[in-house]
Amino acid sequence: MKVPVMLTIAGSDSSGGAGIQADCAAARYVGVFPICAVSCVTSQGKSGLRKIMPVNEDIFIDQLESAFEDFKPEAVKIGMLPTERHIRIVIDCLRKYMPGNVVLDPIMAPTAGNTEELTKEMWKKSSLLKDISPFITLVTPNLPEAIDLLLNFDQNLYECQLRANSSACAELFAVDFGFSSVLLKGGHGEESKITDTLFQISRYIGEPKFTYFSHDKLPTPNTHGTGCALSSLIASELALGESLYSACEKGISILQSSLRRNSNNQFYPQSGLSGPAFF
Ligand code: PXL
Repeated sequence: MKVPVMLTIAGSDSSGGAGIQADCAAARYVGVFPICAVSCVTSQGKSGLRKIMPVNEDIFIDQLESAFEDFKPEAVKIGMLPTERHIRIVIDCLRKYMPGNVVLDPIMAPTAGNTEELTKEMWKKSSLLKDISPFITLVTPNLPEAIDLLLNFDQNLYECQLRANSSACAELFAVDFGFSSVLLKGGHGEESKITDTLFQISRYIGEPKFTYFSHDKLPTPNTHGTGCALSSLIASELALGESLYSACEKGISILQSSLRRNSNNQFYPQSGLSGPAFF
């Protein structure tokens, strides 16, 4: 039996719940074999991110080249990239190897600590999102991230309008930056129902299309790394041959069940850090 392979390009989370560690756990959970290119190493504790060290460019490039040349992954997930140079290296690799099924999680809104401001500012730089978008199958911002990036791109937009209309926000994100599909994640507000909006504009499906995935917001403290897990689950489902719609539906539902199962677990009770999504 051929086991599908997913490449995760992301940072290491020493607390174990997000980044590469979450990506590999999520892929294995659905029967996909994870390989990785580590972009940065972080140390994390009760206050969230403590330190971040970008991985040396030579070894970063070499991890990517060996992954694409020797293992030919069926899908790729892109998470935290610590510098503009690391983003450029990834774009060059995507252009060279043209992998299918690439999911980009543009990490910006820090769930803890403030060092992620590094990456937050990074994606705002000039044309990075526009340069990477042609190679991306699906981009998965949450609503605050999408609003932040859109306002930075177009000062004529109004924050309240974007906040009130997530369909418009998903469509603008696709059109302004050139993405063919956007999964705009809800759930960062106080509301008890979460709606994730999938907008697809690909020329293969004709008319632009909206799909909505609604689910309850679960009362769990253990949410560290949920964004990483979701983008990896979606990439893994694509590696297994699912359509984009079905990969999103399955990814969201698998994450929901695991958050529900995991809601009463205690991981690091001495710290204020929320526990991880656990697979
Ligand atoms: O969840 C965003 C994220 C991504 N990547 C790494 C992280 C985190 C959050 O802590 O540590 C490496």
